[in-house]
Amino acid sequence: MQLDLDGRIARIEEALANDASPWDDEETERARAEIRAIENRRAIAGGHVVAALVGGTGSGKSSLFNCLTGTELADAGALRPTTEAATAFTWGEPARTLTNYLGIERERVTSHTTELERAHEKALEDLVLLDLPDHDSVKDAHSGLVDSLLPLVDVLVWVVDPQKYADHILHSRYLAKMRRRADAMVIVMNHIDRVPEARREALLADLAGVLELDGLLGVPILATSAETGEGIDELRRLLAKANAEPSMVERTASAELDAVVAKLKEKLSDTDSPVTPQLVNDTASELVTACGVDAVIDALGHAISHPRDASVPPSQSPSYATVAAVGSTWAMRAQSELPQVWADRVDDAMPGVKDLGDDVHTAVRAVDRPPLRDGLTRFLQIAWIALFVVGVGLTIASLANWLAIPLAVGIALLVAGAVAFIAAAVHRSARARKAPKEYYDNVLACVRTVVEDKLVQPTLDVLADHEALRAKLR
Ligand SMILES: Nc1nc2c(ncn2[C@@H]2O[C@H](COP(=O)(O)OP(=O)(O)OP(=O)(O)O)[C@@H](O)[C@H]2O)c(=O)[nH]1
Ligand SMILES: [Mg+2]
Repeated sequence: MQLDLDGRIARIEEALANDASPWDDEETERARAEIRAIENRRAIAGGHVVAALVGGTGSGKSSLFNCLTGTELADAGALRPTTEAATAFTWGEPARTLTNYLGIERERVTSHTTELERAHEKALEDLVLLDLPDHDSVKDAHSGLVDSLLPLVDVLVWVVDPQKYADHILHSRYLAKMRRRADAMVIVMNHIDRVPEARREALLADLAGVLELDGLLGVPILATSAETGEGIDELRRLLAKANAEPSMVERTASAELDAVVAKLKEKLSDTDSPVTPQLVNDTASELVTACGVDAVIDALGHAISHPRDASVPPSQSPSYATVAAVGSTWAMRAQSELPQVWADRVDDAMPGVKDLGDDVHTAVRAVDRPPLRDGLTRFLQIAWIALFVVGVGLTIASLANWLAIPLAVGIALLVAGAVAFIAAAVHRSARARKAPKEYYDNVLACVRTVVEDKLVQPTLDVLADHEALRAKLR
């Protein structure tokens, strides 16, 4: 099993090559060099999970190797030490790069490339199993092998025999280095067929105690016999389980990539876009205020309810200082969590103060003001005057008996005139509240368009570049 490291590496490289890259040449080069080193290490292991049989001479490493692989490849025998050079076996294609790197002789590298038919073989596909000489021989003859092997190994199968396990475990150079990787280790008590059934439990408990003294807690212990096959299936299952996980090399590479990304992310922000509708609205309304629209609104309200003494001031061109302040508040909020390089880009994308001020004022002036009197106001005004005049005339004519019209007609017209008068006043005051607000909303909408055009869009363009890089490094 592999982590998607190729995909991750490709995305990081795309980010480094991106036109909007915030990293300087030195940072880019360093990241690329680190990625190259990671790739080289990965190429050695080639995605293989690696298991190695280690332990003292005669413990049965080679015999277990032959049992597990179903071959007679490893030299097993009664003469001590038997195995003088490491042997490798792969279920599937041979892992040449890996075995070359470990210095394993070509003729000692074998694989099983025919169809892996049996279920347990399929589960071991691509696993590399190594049979090593006993640890003292390794130390003398190939001292580099252990050091090269340990960072690559996923499962260290430590083979002990019932006689000498304490010595072998306690004085091992492997164990000192592997202590922090107890999860990658399994202890195999081989030759279990030689131990009477009744003694086995005590023997394994004693082994567990020795391991505990050595600080190896929670390491699985298996009892096996290469002679009778006891425990071999369980050992195979354990190897298959490790084979189903990403290899140590892949996990290490993944952690190393995390470190490369973490360094690159110092020039990216973790927080989401600070440009919110609220910020856009606040900025637009500050600019509207800067154009003196508040005074226009107040005057409009008064003029609509008192059209006779109406005087509504014009909007003003906003002052340079105010527009500059609004612009820099915008930039400051938009940049709040951004690293400097991005904050500078937002600054560069901002319009000139005069440019922004002129556009805002043009937008304000383009909005039509509401008329002081609308159609209904005029109609009601004419209606109440006409009804009053005619009503007064008819009432007088009726009282003076100039016309044969009932008095009630004149009075009804006077009442209708009064109703029209009151309706005109109510309508005026309702308009005095509503029309300036509508005007303000229209002005605000037009200024918001300018803000979106001049401030929001350029900022979002910068943030989109930032987000694109962030997505690649996720
Ligand atoms: N009875 C019994 N004999 C075993 C068992 N495993 C290995 N042997 C025998 O023990 C002897 C040593 O086995 P090897 O497999 O060569 O041991 P090794 O750990 O590879 O030894 P070196 O290569 O010297 O490090 C051989 O004669 C094996 O047949 C076992 O589980 N039970
Ligand atoms: Mg051997």
